[in-house]
Amino acid sequence: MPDPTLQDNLSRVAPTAQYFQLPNAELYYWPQFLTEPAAEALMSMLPGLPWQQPEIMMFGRKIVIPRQQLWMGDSHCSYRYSGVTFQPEPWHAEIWQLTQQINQALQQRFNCVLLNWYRDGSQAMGWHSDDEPELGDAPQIASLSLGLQRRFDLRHRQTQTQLQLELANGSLLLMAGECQQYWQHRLPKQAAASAQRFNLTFRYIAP
Ligand SMILES: [Mn+2]
Repeated sequence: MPDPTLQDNLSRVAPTAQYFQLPNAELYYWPQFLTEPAAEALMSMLPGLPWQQPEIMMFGRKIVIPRQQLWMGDSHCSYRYSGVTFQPEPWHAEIWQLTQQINQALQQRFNCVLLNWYRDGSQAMGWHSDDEPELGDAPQIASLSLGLQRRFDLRHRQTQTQLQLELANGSLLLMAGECQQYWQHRLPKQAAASAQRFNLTFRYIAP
């Protein structure tokens, strides 16, 4: 059953969304959440942020992640995953404004954002869920895509059912319901993809 509170909160922007009712998850997708000029402007400022390419623990070994990343948000929003704790970079004005815009449109209270920069199709993100305890139960996560359209896969943990989406430049995907508990997602490598993509995922961590 769709979450009526969420649908109510989204009422202003929900009519323009593509809605996917999955077993144990709800997805809302806005193909053009940002206009093309707004997406362009954002993409031209993003490279100036203090990006990092940290080492994380994977299967008991230290590896350098195959993308650049930046964790930004309110000062209490430290975030632990794959054996590393990340302290948030203080808000940059443009990212703060974007977060407020998304909060207003989606009636959310996102207070932190994970930014990822994929230089080309060789850079990717493996199967995972955003189910870290600091995100709470059934977290809602909004994912903004900029640049090259890339494929995004979801897989149900128990049934192995898969869903493939194409995330367009300027699009927004809201993952809701029990998506992070029951589904994993990934950004697969795409050998033919030669252009860059940015992805900003907005989250809420309680103070
Ligand atoms: Mn994720």
